[in-house]
Amino acid sequence: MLRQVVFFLRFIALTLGQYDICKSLVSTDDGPIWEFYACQPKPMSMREYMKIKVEPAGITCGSPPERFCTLENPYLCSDECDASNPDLAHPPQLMQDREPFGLITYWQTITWSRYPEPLLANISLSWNKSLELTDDVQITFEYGRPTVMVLEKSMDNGRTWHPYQYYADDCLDAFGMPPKRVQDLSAANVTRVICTEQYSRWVGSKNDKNVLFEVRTRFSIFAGPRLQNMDNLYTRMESMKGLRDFFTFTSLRLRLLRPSLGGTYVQRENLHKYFYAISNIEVPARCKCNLHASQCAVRDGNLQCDCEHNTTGQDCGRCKRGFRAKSWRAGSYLPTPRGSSNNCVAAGSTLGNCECYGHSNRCSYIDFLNIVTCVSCKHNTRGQNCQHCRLGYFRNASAELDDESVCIECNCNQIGSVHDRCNETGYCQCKEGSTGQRCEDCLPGHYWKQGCFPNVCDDELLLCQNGGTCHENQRCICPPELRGVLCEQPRCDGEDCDAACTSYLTSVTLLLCLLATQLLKLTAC
Ligand SMILES: *[C@@H]1O[C@H](CO)[C@@H](O)[C@H](O)[C@H]1NC(C)=O
Ligand SMILES: *[C@@H]1O[C@H](CO)[C@@H](O)[C@H](O)[C@H]1NC(C)=O
Ligand SMILES: *[C@@H]1O[C@H](CO)[C@@H](O)[C@H](O)[C@H]1NC(C)=O
Ligand SMILES: *[C@@H]1O[C@H](CO)[C@@H](O)[C@H](O)[C@H]1NC(C)=O
Ligand SMILES: *[C@@H]1O[C@H](CO)[C@@H](O)[C@H](O)[C@H]1NC(C)=O
Ligand SMILES: *[C@@H]1O[C@H](CO)[C@@H](O)[C@H](O)[C@H]1NC(C)=O
Ligand SMILES: [Ca+2]
Repeated sequence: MLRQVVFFLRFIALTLGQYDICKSLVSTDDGPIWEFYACQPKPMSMREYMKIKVEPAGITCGSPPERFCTLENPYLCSDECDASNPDLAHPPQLMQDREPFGLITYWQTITWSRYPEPLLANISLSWNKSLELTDDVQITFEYGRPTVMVLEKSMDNGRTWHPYQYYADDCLDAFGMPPKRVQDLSAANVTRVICTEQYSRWVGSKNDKNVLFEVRTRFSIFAGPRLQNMDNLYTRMESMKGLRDFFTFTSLRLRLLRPSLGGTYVQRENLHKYFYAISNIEVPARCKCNLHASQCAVRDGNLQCDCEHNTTGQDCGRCKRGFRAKSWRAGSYLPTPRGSSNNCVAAGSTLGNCECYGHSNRCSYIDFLNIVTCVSCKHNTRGQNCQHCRLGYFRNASAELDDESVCIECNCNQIGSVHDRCNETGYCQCKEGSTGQRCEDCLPGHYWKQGCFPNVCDDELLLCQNGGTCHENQRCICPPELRGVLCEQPRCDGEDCDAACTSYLTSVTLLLCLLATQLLKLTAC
C-alpha cells in the first residue's frame, strides 16, 4: 500500500502540468480561437493492464503440491504450495494484484529439485500498445532475488526482442560483460545496455527485495538529480537519436536464469530452498500517443489514445480521413514549454499555394510556367497537386483524394491487352479476341493460348467431319485416311495417288492398276 502511494506521489512530481492539454480556447481581438499544443497522457501504473505469460508450462508450483524451505532457515520446511487450494496457490496473477489489507501475495515456481539442470523461467508482460517508461520498473522478489537474469523488451508486440538490462551477481562470469552501474552512465552512453551487479548480490531476503530498471537515474542525467529541469530532458528527447525509443516498448520479458542461493554455493542436500517468487511488478509508463493525446483509456480490452489534432490510430500515428493535406507528423516537445502540435490539415484547405493531398510534402516553383507544383507524388499519384493517378493506375471510386489507396493498379493482362493502361473505371484496352476488365478472358468463339485465337473447331458450327474429333478448339484430330482443317479431304485424291494411297483404294481398282502395269511391260518388250 505504502509502496503504491510513494509511486503515485512520484508520478505527480514528475509530470506536474507539462504537456497535459492538447488545445485551449484563447480570446483575441477577432473573437475566441483555438490554440493547439503538444500533449501526452499522464503516467499510469501499467501493472493492471498487462497480460502475463509464464513459461515453460509447469514452472508454477503446486501441481503436484510441493513443500519448500527458506534460505534463512533451510531446516524449517513447513510451507507448502498447492495449486488446488486457493490459500496455498501461487498463480501468476499474484504478480499484478492490488494486495488488499497489505497482505503480500506472490507467484512462485517449483523448487530446484532437478539441479544441476538450470531452473529457468520466462515471464512475458504485454500490453498490445506502445508505452513510454516514466519511472523505474520495479520487480519485487520474495525469498531472495535471482543471481542471474535478463530484462528484455519488444517494440513490436513480441515479434522481436532486445536485451534491456543484464543482472548478475558476477557479470563477467554470467555474461562476459564488465559490471556497470546506471549511475556511471553519461549523456553520451545513456542508452547503453549494461550488466549490473547492484540487484543480484545476497543481502538477506528481507533487506532488499527489489530489482530495478532505472529510468529516473537516466532521466536525471539531463533533468538534474531531482528532475527539476525536465525541459532539458524533453529537448534531448527531440534531438537525441534513439533516446525516446530507448524508453518505448510494447512488451517486457524477464528471463530468470538462476535463483538466489542465499549467498553461498548450491547445497545439493536441500534443493527445496531454491525457487523464484515475485510479489509485484510495477511498470510506471504512459501511452505513447505521439504527442497528440492527453488521455489514454481501455477500449475493447486494449489501451487506446484519445487522439486530438485530427489524428487517429492506436498511437495517433495517422491523420484522420479528410485531414491529409499534409503528411502526418508527431507532435514536438519544442519549443518549450508548450511544444508544437503539428496538426493534421483538412484536405481542401490551402497550404500556401500548393496542395498535394498528403501524397507529397515538397513543392517546387516552376519558373517558366509560373506555377507551384508538388514534387515526387507518392501512392501512385501524379499531377500538379498529386490529384491524378499515374499511368497504369486508376482512381479508387470509394477513396477520398487524400487517401493512400486512392490509386489502384490496372493490372492489365500483358498478353491480352494492347498496353498496361486502363480507363477511369479500371478497364484495360483489349486486343482482338480478348475481353474482361484486365483482358484476361477470351471472347466466345476464341481459345486461350498465349493470347486469344479464333476457334478452329467446336461442337456446334465448326464440326470436325468424317469422324474427326475437336482438340481444345485448336485442331481436328482426323482418322488416318483423312486430312484438312475439318478432316474434309481424303489424304489421296486424283493424280497424287501413289503407294500411300493403297489402303484407301478398293481391291478392284488395285487389280486394274496391277493389270495396267503388266500391259505397259508387255508393250515395252
Ligand atoms: C525463454 O525465451 C527464450 C527466447 O525466446 C527462449 O530461447 C527460452 O527457451 C525461453 N525459456 C523458457 C524456459 O521457456
Ligand atoms: C491489439 O490492439 C489492436 C488495436 O487496438 C487490436 O486491433 C488487436 O485486436 C489487439 N490484439 C490483441 C491480441 O488484443
Ligand atoms: C559512459 O561514459 C562515461 C564517461 O563519458 C564512462 O565513465 C562510462 O564508463 C561509460 N559507461 C559505459 C557503460 O560505457
Ligand atoms: C479537426 O477538424 C475539426 C473539423 O472536423 C475542426 O473543428 C478542429 O478544429 C480540427 N482540429 C484541429 C486540431 O485541427
Ligand atoms: C479503395 O479505397 C477504400 C477506402 O480507402 C479502401 O478501403 C479500398 O481498399 C480501396 N480499394 C483498393 C482496391 O485499393
Ligand atoms: C471503360 O471501359 C469499359 C469497357 O470498355 C466501358 O464499359 C466503360 O464505360 C469505360 N469507362 C469510361 C469512364 O470510359
Ligand atoms: Ca502480489
